[in-house]
Amino acid sequence: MDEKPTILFIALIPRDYSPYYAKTYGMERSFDLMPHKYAILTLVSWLRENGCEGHYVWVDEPDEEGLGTIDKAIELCNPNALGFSLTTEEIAPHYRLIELLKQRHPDLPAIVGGPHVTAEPVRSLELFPLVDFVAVGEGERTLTELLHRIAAGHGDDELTSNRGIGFRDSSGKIVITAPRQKISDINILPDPAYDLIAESDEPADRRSAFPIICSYGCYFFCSFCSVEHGNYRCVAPERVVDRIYQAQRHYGIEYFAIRDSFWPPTREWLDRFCSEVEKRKLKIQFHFQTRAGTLTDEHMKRLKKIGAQAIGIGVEAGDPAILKSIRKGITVTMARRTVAALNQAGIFSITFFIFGNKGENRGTIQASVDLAREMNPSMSLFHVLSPLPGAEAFKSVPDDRKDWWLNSISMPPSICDLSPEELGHLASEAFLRYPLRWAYFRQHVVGARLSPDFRRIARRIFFVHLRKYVLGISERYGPARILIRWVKSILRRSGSC
Ligand code: B12
Ligand code: SF4
Repeated sequence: MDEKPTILFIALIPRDYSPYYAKTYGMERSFDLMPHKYAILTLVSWLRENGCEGHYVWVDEPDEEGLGTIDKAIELCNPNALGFSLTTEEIAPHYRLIELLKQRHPDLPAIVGGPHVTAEPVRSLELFPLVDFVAVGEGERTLTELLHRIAAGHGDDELTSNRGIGFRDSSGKIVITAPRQKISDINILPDPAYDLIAESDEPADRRSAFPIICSYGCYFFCSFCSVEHGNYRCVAPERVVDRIYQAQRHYGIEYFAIRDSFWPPTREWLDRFCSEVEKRKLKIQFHFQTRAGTLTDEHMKRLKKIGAQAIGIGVEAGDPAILKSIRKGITVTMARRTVAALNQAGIFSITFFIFGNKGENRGTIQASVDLAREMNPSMSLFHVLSPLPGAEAFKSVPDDRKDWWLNSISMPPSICDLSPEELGHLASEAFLRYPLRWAYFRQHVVGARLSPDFRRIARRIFFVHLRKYVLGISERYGPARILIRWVKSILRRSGSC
């Protein structure tokens, strides 16, 4: 039996997970590793280096089968605590799991960390009485110390000196301890415990998108975002390339999903990264999200050469005043130049827009739609703002609606003059109609710049949206529906459909 203070991380992960776009547009990539939390991998590797032990089990449902799997893992590793790494969206379903686990293992404390409880530690302990501890901010040192204290049976006084946590003391009062100082150089962190999610002795799914994170925090202050602002740190590029190399060697991975909020950290960092990949002659493919204005045309070409497949850019708004008010730190011109350079380099480009920031109206939303069409990326996504805890936008949510996310994050409250329904309708219309243009067809579907694989995806996007659009019209106009059915039946009879 393991004598070291031990935590068992638990997560609810849908079986055969595949994101909407992968299913809809027939992407051959496997996204099975995508829902796993990088936080768990990095926390466990730190614990292992610091006298503790960490294990991880995930199930798709908190049903008897799922609970049985967790019981078995508990029996095997005999943990001192159960750990959960949660975003706002995940907290309600995971709390139902915690309730069930507490019935079976009442003595095991539940520790929850991640962006939600970091933003709302007190409210989280109020709303979720079966959560014993919340971790506020970075967890490496906080969790190591806490696990040692739990294993040693420390009481209120000792727990109060554990920085970076929230808990209920023996009288039931909520205590939030002093903040934990950030790790100033994240190069001291050991490589993530990838062995928790990938098996080196089994043939790996070569199509898996393998998660890589190169940075903590962010030095920008966008009002809609709940990331940790103003505390940006990154891992040295050579170290990141080494992780990629190790993942290839141990798990046979060829595709990497760089999941930083934005990447690369700087142009100089990127130069070093590219040189290292070139020096080691690595054959990789990867995608990432960048900020408009970071990459030069030369960088795009170099990135394409070393394997960049798709690059996303958060443009967020087409109206310069909105862009300024959300403090995105980019201009419409920067976005235009970046997308033009990506299209020129033949990299699959994706832009992201948010509808419903403060001050938005139909006119500003139309400006976003127009900008997306004018820039003409390979794909454009339009989301409705979710004012989540931790973001400045959350302050604009009325007090009596602050817990709106408890029910579902699919219908967030609006903080502009348009209703949630209007915003939802405008976003889905913009998304549906985006590729249905001659300029899109010419550039991405039949143009020669994208690789054949990505041209196939663009073709799929075009035809899937066209089909949905026509079916939408047919639903609105009965005669058209009859006409479509008639054409379909003829095609079916002639064997071509
Ligand atoms: C990669 C990523 C994704 C990926 C992968 C998600 C995943 N499974 O990890 C994808 C693309 C799938 C994704 C999806 C979404 N994401 Co996301 N995502 C991120 C991103 C960019 C990086 C996360 C990460 O790995 N960070 C690095 C790790 C090390 O940091 P960390 O998670 O904060 O963990 C540290 C501490 O929080 C703490 N900690 C964490 N867990 C625990 C647990 C314990 C027990 C302890 C003690 C400590 C602890 O210690 C860790 C190490 O110091 C973050 C932004 C960011 N830079 O963090 C957004 C972020 C987490 N995502 C966010 C959102 C909103 C979403 C979506 C809802 C977006 C959408 N509209 O669909 C979905 C929901 C997904 C879900 N089911 O939760 C928000 C969450 C805000 C909130 N209040 O919860 C963030 C912060 C971004 C933002 N713009 O605001 N996301
Ligand atoms: S949206 Fe991106 S750039 Fe802006 S604060 Fe969030 S992570 Fe940073």
